[in-house]
Amino acid sequence: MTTTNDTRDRPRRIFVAGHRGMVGSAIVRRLRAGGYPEPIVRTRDELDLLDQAAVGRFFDEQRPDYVFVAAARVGGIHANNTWRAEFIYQNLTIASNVIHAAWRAGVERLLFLGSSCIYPRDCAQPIREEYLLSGPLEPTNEPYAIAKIAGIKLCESYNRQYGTRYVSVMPTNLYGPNDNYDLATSHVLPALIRKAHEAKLRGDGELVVWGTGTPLREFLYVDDLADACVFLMEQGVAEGLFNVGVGSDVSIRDLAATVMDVVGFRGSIVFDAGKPDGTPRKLLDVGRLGALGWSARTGLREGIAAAYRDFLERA
Ligand code: GFB
Repeated sequence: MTTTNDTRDRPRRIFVAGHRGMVGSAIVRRLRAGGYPEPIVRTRDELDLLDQAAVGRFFDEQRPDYVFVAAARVGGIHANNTWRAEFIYQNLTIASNVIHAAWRAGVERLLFLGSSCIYPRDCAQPIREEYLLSGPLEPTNEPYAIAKIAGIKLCESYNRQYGTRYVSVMPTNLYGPNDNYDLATSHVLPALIRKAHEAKLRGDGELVVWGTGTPLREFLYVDDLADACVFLMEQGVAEGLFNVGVGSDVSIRDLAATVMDVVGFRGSIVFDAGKPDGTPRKLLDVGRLGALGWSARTGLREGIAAAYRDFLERA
C-alpha cells in the first residue's frame, strides 16, 4: 500500500459516477461539505454507462482528475438472486467501460466501490482483504460478486501495467438517506423500516421477516462510507483494497426488533422460511483502514432513526 500526503494532489475535477444512488449521493454531499469544487455528474439519460463509446467520449471531453465509481446495479438478496443476468452484465460493463475510459483519458486516480459479498461464503471472520478469491462465493449473489471482483482486478491490473492509482473499497451492508424501499428489490434494513411503518399504520399484530432471522449482518450508515471514500482520496492512497465497516454485527432477528422499536411498532415477528438466508455471516475486518486513522461514527440505532426520518420525508 502506497500513500502520498501531498496537498497539490487535491483533485479539482471530480467525477461521481452514480450520483443519484444512495452511495453516489452521499459522496456528493460529503464533497460539498468538504469545500470541493462541484463534482461532475451525469444522469443515465445524459450518459449511459453501458455505452462504451459514449463513456469514452465523455472522459475525453471532461478529463476528470479523480473518479468515484459508485454506479452499479444493486439490490437485496431477492433481486440479486432473481435478476442474475442483469446483475452480472451491467456491473461488469459499467466497471470495464468506466475504468478503461478513465485510463485512456489519463485519469490517474480513481476509487471503485465493491461490496463485502465478494469474499468467499465460508471464510474466517472477521474477513480480511487478503481472503479475496480464497474460496467459493455465496450463490445468491455470485453474479454480482464476480462483476465486482472483476472491477477490483481491473483497478489492480491497470495499476500494475500502467502505473495508475486506482483503489477499491468494500463496504459492508449499507443503509441511510436515499435508500431503495421497494420490497422486491431492497436490502433488509430499508425493507424492515417500510414493513414496520406500514404495519404500525395498519394496526397489524405481526411483521414478516424473510429467512430464519439467524444470519448476522454488519450495517454501515452511508454517510460514514462516503466519509471513508473521501478520506482515502485525501490521504492519497494509491492502490489496494479497503474494507469499510463498523467492526460488529447483529442478527436479522435483533435488527428487526431494533427497527420495530425505533419505528414504534409493537407487534410480533414471524419468519418466512421460504425466503433465503444468504450468507450466514460477513463481518469485515476493518483494521487496514483503521491503521490509516479512519473509523465509522454512526451507531446502529442512531442511524436507523435517521434513515426512518428520511423514509418519512420521502413517503
Ligand atoms: O440485505 P439483504 O437483502 O442482503 O438480506 P444480503 C440480508 C438478510 O436479511 C437475509 C434477511 O438473510 C434476508 O433473508 N431479510 C429478512 C430480508 N427480511 C428481509 C426483507 O424483508 N428484505 C430483504 N431484502 N431481506 C446482499 C447481496 O446480500 O447484500 C448483495 O445480495 C450485496 O450482493 C448486499 O452484497 C450488500 O446481505 O444477504
